[in-house]
Amino acid sequence: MRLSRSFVPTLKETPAEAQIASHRLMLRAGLVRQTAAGIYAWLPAGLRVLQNIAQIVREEQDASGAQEVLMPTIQSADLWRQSGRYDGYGEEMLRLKDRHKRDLLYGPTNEEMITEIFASGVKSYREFPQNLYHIQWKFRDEVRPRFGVMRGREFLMKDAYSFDLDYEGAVIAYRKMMLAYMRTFQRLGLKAIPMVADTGPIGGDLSHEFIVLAPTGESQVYFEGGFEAIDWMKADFDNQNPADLERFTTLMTSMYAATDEKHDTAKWAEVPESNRREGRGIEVGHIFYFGTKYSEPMKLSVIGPDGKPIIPHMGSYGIGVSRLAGAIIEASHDEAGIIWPDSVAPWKAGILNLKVGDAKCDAICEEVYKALGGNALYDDRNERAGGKFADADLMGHPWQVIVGPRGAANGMVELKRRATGERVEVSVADALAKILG
Ligand code: 5CA
Repeated sequence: MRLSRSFVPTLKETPAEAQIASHRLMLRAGLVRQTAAGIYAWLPAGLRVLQNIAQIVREEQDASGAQEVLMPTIQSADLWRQSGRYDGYGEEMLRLKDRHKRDLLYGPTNEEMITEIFASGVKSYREFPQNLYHIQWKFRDEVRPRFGVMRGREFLMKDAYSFDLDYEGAVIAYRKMMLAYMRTFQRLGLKAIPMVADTGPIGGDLSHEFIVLAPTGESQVYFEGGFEAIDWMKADFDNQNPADLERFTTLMTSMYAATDEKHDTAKWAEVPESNRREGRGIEVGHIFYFGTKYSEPMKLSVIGPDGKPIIPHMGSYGIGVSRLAGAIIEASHDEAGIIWPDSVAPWKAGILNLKVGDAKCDAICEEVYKALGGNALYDDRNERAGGKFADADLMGHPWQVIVGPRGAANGMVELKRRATGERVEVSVADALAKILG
């Protein structure tokens, strides 16, 4: 994209309403705009980030064997009356009425709906196990929406729902999902640590939160350094092999990790001091096993091999897709702005033309822009260099291709790596090879 013709409304001033770095930077870099309390519009650069995050989440869900669906945002209250959650959910639920005075709601989550859909289609115990997920907007009328997209009222969530014939099957589904989460968060450039959690209104008796460290996180967390050392893309755990999943679980449970609600000071004292890590954490995912809590009231059952009915065991698995955009910035920024991990950056590179109108500068910029295609944001505005440097740092492109008249005369550009600040003078071909390599 050419910046001169793009809607990327950056701000020089720090918006007064933003209390934390990610909120400030998302507004300043022109990623989102608030349209009502806790409700955000995603602008071109922000939407690219959101889509990149969603795509990584999707790829890892698919790799774990889950199938993508898309359920509606609006749900019938009757569904929730059936599970018994309609009254209990309280004021967080946005309740609506249609023209026939029927009670509807804007979904805060989809356990009821998926259970009904699955029950209406599944015919035999032979079809198990299954896991269905979608990436869809949710609404929760939070008392105190704050920190921008981090605690919104409308937010994008990936929610997956597993169906198994028994507890043992459900545990395998749960472990598979946990492994998929470790890979997902690593691909997003994050170190997320699973911690035993309370189940809250989703219910059930086995639950983990996935926590990313950031000073502005909402809970205090304690964990062992070993979690940070594991490279999940290289770790040899086959998600189709129950023995591997068992080994994976043993590894995860061998290390201490807890939020302040579940913190056990006696156990913590047993962790060698050099291994102890603590700080504030942001919850980016939450998984639950809840047995037959929904399948039973929603009348999901199949006839088993012995002719007896089986009530399937379920779990649900959430990732805060829109929250992640904020969490990634919390974990990766500096004074000057955002430092996007390559995998989620709206553009891999910014091209900075320091002298628009200079034939050599223009020609080189056009050449780089053409070669990078959709991967680049070309700053072709007729502005001074200082403003372009500041905006590129603010927007956080992993690479900056800086094209000034002196270098351009010799066919050279400067290539800056945002994360390290390192700048090198290279040929156009070398710059392209680095960015695309
Ligand atoms: N049905 C279950 C799992 S699918 C569920 O709703 N779990 S949850 O309540 O824990 O939400 C899942 C994830 O959504 C959270 O881990 C968090 O990352 C994100 N999330 C929850 N509330 C908000 C909010 N108000 N704003 C942004 N993200 C949120």
